[in-house]
Amino acid sequence: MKRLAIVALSALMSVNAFALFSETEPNDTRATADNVLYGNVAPWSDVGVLSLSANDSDFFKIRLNAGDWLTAITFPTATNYIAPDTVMALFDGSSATAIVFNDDAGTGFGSAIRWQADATGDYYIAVTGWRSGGSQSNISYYEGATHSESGSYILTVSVVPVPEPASMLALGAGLAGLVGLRRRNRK
Ligand SMILES: [Ca+2]
Ligand SMILES: [Ca+2]
Repeated sequence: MKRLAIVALSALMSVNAFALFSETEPNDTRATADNVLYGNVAPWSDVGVLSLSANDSDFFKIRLNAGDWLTAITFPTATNYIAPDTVMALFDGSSATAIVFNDDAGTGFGSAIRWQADATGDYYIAVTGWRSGGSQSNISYYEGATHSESGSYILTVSVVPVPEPASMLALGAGLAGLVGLRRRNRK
């Protein structure tokens, strides 16, 4: 059982990140996106304490493999999660139209997106401040943004791969072995 615990622990430790990331200005377009999350190998999860100022946007470049599940959530830190009021979208490298976008998720003014990649490639998470008018699904809402939101927000990003058949088989064999071991120990 001790060996099993070590195997389980090392499996957990192999999750790539759980590190803090930050932003380097300017990161307000796809071309100037921060690469801080780019080298991560799925599964990974990171959190950053970031900030918006008036007209500011924050772009982060990530790499997704087909089938990966991306989850990204912003938490505004001021006034019971309503300031700054964020809007978040996911873009590929060239389209002006967001793959997914969100303004308010839940009761606060934070945003959340979840998406399963249908193709391997580079993607961009864009966060900006809310303004009235404009299309939240268009790149122009984020690049060259005009808004008056400012303050700190927390961004958590995680990417989980779809398990490969081989690793599912290995997991199944391991579980079957564990059941066998417990049966033997009981006798
Ligand atoms: Ca920025
Ligand atoms: Ca919002």
